[in-house]
Amino acid sequence: MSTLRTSIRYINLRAAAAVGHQVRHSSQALRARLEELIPQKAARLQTLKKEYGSHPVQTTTIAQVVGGMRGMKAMLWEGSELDANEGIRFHGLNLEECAEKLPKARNVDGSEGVMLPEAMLWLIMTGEIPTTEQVEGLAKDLAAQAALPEYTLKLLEGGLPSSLHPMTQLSIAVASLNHDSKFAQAYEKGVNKKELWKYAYEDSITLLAKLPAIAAGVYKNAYGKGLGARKCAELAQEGGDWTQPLALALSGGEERKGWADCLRLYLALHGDHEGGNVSAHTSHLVGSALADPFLSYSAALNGLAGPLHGLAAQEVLTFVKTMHDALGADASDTDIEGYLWDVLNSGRVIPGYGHGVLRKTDPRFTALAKFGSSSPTLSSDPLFRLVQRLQAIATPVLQKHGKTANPFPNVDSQSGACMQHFGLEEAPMYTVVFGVSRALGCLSQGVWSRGLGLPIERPKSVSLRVLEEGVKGAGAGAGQA
Ligand code: AMX
Repeated sequence: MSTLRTSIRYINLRAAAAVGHQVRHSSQALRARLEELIPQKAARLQTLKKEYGSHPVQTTTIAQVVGGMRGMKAMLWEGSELDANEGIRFHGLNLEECAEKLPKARNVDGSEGVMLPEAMLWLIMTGEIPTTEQVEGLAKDLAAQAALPEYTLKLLEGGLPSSLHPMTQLSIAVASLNHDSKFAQAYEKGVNKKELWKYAYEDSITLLAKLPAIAAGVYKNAYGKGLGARKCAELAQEGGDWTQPLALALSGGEERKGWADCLRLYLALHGDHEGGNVSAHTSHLVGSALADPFLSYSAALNGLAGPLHGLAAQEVLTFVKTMHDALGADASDTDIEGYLWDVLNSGRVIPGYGHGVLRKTDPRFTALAKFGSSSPTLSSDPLFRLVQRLQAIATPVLQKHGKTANPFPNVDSQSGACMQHFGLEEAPMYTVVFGVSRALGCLSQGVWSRGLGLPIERPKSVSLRVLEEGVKGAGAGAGQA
């Protein structure tokens, strides 16, 4: 692999420390912007609630009650919206617009890299495109807090068994940070409820800052590979963007051309996917009980670890590799089709296909495929090529199968093939990287939920008997009319 160094144009943190108060000023810009935006939106919410609180949004059907609440509009979140056909939009911007407008990494050879995930965080939190200076300030703030406390390091340096699934390790390490939660301390001191969002913000920035080192620590603890948590945090404190230290820590310090950009793109793309997906909804639910951001996000990670949600990327790579090994490099389309039917006929799903909301190819899949196709090495990787090829075969098979509402590929179809190409071959780590990314949206949602004073979630469950009686009533009523 080439060793062309990718880095960004941020000033070195140590040099910046010489102008201490300026650094503090710039890094607090996001919080300051939220301080302006939150009261405005809270006032709009109050008016809406007061004047139209009893206005119906939609009728809930029995199919929704017994069908995983599909399409039920029951949460408030503005960071991103998912359209079944267009895919994700972040405050109205689709992925192509985000890629064009958000500040980007810059390679040392002068070429422009991809959008920065910390710029995506700014967009999700504020609905605004940050300037390069604002993103630099935010990245410095994150870097300054990258180091992990000793109690978390102990977990990731032999405290947890290496055989424990990396997602369980990630979740435990994140939960452990609750030890020093500013939010929990503020609540205990009786801080005014209206001020709680500021502490949620502080904890959220702390967690985002530490997530790359935690992921690097999980990798080292689980596989004995990479630079580990301490070194990852040290690299962050030397300056640079949020992703670069993680890219280096996962590659064992080797600077692999295209890897940092691949990771940046992945982290930006997976940052948020509306409020109702399992991880986002879980962190929202747990946070609504005023559990601090560390506990809320740790809970979200346990949901992300499910095979129908975040674990799918791990499953896809295993699936594609097994298929590649079983059929050989020269497999024909008919061989692949037969393999897919065997999977379906044995009652299993084709991982990386289908979605709870989307009804077209996931634009995040397309963005990663475009990135891969423009990379001379990735585009010729056998597994990457197989994933590309699979699209044309799996979609008609699933259509013929006739069950799947969305027979098109989702993002998990693509991501593992990209990451293995750059040397991250341990598939369980893909969900960990997903977990680093999804924090952007989940934590932003938590800050806003506290800022808007949203209450504890408490939907109503109903028994089968109640549903059956309701139907009888409707039938009898209709008959009498
Ligand atoms: N292969 C085979 N069958 C599938 C399928 C697939 N990829 N996707 C859905 N189906 C089946 C379902 O199992 C269901 O069968 P059933 O009626 O016998 O229970 C039927 O099609 C209808 O399901 P659906 O309405 O299309 O999907 P859903 O909203 O219930 O579930 C999802 C969505 C993603 C869980 C499902 O498509 C799936 O299991 N996909 C494979 C796993 C995957 O790629 N997950 C990643 C999702 C993205 C993410 O969160 N990271």
